[in-house]
Amino acid sequence: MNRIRQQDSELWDAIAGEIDRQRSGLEMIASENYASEAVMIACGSVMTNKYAEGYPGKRYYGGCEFVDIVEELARERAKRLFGCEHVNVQPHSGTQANTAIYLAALQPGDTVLALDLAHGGHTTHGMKLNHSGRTYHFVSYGVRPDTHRIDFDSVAALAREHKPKLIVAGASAYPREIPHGTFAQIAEDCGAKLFVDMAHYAGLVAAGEHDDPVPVADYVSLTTHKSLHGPRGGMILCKAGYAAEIDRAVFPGVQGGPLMHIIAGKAVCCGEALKSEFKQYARQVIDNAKTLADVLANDGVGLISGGTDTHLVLADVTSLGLTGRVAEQSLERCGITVNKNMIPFDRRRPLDPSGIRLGTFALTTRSMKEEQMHTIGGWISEVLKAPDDDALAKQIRGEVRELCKQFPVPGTSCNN
Ligand code: DSN
Repeated sequence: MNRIRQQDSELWDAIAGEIDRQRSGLEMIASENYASEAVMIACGSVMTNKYAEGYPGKRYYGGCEFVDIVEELARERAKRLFGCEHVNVQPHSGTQANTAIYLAALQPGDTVLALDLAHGGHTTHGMKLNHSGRTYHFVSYGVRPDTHRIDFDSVAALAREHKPKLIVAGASAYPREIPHGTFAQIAEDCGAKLFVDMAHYAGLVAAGEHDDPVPVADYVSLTTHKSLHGPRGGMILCKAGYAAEIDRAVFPGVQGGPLMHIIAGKAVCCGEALKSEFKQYARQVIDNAKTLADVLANDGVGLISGGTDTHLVLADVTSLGLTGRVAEQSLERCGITVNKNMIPFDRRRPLDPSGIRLGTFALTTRSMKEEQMHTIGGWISEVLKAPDDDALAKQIRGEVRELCKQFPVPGTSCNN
């Protein structure tokens, strides 16, 4: 019997509830995914017991011979996966990775150009309450009002005007492929370095399904729990010439001891992503998102940029007379989990914005394909058109449960 259940039933009840929620519902938060059983086991392993401040071969603690092997495996696999010169696998999260890159590349008060949060950026791209926005001088670029694509004329003009030291590309709510070469040219023209935050689409890049920032960017960050269906955590990729400053910025710059159990999980997920099946997975993620977008658009749901090139769909639910909060809640009671999200030029506020963000990483990990996207897209538009219809919500909740039974969630059996 499970030790947690025996020893701590209060905690176990919450874990069991979460297992049931994940198994019986449709996870469509664009930044979430399911880690494999091997990743879960690595993350629950004895590696959690070890302090290992420093890097392989240069630690501040004894007894590091096996954690050194783990970290070298994670590094070597990540380097092969992304074809990069140097990787730091220690960042505890995407935010930690980004903070370390800023520490390595900037001085307080330096100017940085990054995507506006409401246009798809991230809190670490200069939001006023975030460490980034409080420490550096961020100037925001945005998307065009007609196409919702990045306005490169404006990016170039802002770069000429503000002469940033760093340009940030990458996004957390932008449905279209990002042409990193265009950013690299603008950065070169104004003498800036280029940092690409590919937290959302790293796995698509690894699989060759998204434009690759590694050849053109000075620094690249990613998270391992989204497209790579690995453990919750971050990584930094960079050219060899930046290796020492990036490593110093991660430790001792912004972190102490690395989470060796999570680094073990990162080694596992990079190993999984190097297999040929991962390419098919990434292709299916995009095919599923495109199908979902088509179904929603055909049903009259307004989509930012009219569709998607990636795993992510951003819908403007005010087109149906709803707000993002109401849409999120209406879908949640049917077992469909999404998040409310700001949309470009939003007139509403972050806690009740105009949009919802949907993604296909988790459903695709469950082996769902276009057929299921047709069904699910149909359910979503039905619910959004009748958010107060209790009978409809009950009926769709039942149908969601039935569908979920056919598509097991990987990894959850090791928690039983
Ligand atoms: N919170 C993540 C997301 O949902 O996109 C990014 O850090």
